[in-house]
Amino acid sequence: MKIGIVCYPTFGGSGVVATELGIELSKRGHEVHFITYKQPVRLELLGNNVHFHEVNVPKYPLFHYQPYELALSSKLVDMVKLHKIEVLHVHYAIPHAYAAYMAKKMLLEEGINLPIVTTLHGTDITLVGSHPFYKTAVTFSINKSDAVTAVSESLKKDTLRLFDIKKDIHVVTNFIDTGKQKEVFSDCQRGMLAQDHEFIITHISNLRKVKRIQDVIKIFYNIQTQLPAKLMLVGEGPEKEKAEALCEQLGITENVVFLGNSFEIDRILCFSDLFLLPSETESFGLAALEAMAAGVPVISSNSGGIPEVNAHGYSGFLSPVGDVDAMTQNALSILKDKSTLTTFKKQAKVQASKFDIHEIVPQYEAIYNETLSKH
Ligand code: GMT
Repeated sequence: MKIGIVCYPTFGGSGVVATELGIELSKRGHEVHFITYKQPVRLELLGNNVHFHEVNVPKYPLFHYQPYELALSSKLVDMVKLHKIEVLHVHYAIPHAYAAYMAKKMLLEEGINLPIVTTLHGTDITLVGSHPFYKTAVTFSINKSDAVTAVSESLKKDTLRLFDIKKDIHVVTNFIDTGKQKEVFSDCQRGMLAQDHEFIITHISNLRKVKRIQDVIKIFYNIQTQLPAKLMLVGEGPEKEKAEALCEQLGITENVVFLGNSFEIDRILCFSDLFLLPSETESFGLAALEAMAAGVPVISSNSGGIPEVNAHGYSGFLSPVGDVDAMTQNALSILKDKSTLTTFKKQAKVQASKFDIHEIVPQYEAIYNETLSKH
């Protein structure tokens, strides 16, 4: 198949999922075309089957807002015609599903019927999409997609609750290449960040309010009063300054490393002992899955789709949002005993294997085939 993929090419989960999906589809013999404003961060290899087409939005001083949807839909039409793309898979409803619908309409005028698959990722529904300013257009473009998928049962429920959706929503969960970690590292070089007796606690996100970074720091503060530990905070975002200030206030700056955005997530996870994800909400929690696949147990909140990913008492523990004390106790119960930590590490990997890329990507292929057969 010739498949077009539209996504946010950044460090966010939706872009990562879209990129990993495209790479895997190309390995399975499909021709994949990424159409976006920048080369996706995890797209390192552009081979015969993977192409990247940049959407350019010239800056024009007359416009207060540069019209990205317009440029994207024009580019989509041009690329579909040039490369004979058969199906378009858009990740994140805003504004991708909307631009895809416009492209579909323009192509229809030329006798080309392009099926659109829209994948909902979470913030496009729960945090942004349901805002009254966007809701009408988001509802419209979801309903006009040929197939709609959501990354968890929880997100499907939220979508049906918040929008008037007439379409079937397929749940296709996020996934992970569980073989990758084995291939990449045999030696984690843990000594670069911590001494042998120190535990390494990790959090990876775009440091937005919804991630509750203050809770991450408070949980770590409590842990390090009982056990020697270091905190790795990976990512950039609007809450970073507040997080730095809190570390200073608690007197733990020497034990907290702000690593910024990283291309070495696998390496960081390789030497981590525990992953913290106390988010206000998460449609899925891809970062937790990546941690588990690397054998890192997860201490998380129980909101949104997280309980579908992190198995309580097996791959880690879940607690109500904001319950820092319970999260601390859960973390200590894993770290305090070496054999418990070893067991949880093993179990985290087993739990992650339920989301193996080779199980999930065929589900998308089946959806593409189904939409094509109806055209
Ligand atoms: O929440 C983020 O940090 C980014 C956001 C995105 O759109 O990339 O993540 C959403 O999509 C991810 C991939 O499907 C999910 O794993 C995240 O849980 C989801 N974030 C939220 O629902 C808050």
